[in-house]
Amino acid sequence: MTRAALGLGGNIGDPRAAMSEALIALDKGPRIAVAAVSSLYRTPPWGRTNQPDFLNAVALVDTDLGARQLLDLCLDAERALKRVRGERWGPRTIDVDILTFGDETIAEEGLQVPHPHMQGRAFVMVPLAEIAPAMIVRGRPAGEWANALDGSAVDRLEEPAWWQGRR
Ligand code: PH2
Ligand code: MG
Ligand code: MG
Repeated sequence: MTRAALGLGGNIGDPRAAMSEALIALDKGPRIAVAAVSSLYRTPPWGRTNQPDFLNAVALVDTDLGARQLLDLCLDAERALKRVRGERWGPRTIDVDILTFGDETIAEEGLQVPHPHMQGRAFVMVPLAEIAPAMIVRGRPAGEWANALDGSAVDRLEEPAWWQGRR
């Protein structure tokens, strides 16, 4: 069994619903169980700034799948939600990224784990630190990475409705 962290985000349509539906879809299968979900956060767009704010969250999942199989299911979930892929770092309905996969380091086409830039992005590290502050990311606990970043523009909203009560 491997514990993985997934980063979820979106900034067009109803990202709140899309993120919940993606996690519900992943949780339904017999080989992935959602173990924790962070609050939702409203975050300023990173990379390309002239687009709407994002909603972001992080989930922990336990799985007996390999990282590549998990990635394929994440991409299936995106497709099921009719993700429209535009330009790099541009607006999207739903994005589900593997952030960490146990303590594995993977450098393959389309699958870089830990996510190459996660430790520098408050929209990833603040929600991750909420649910897994002790998770080691590139040699340092997630909570320390989060504290070292400027999280002032990352606004904590509510817990996702479907997850409330399951913590
Ligand atoms: N995702 C991107 C590009 N920029 N900015 C925020 N705030 N949140 C994201 O999830 C995000 C982004 C590409 O995946
Ligand atoms: Mg992404
Ligand atoms: Mg992605």
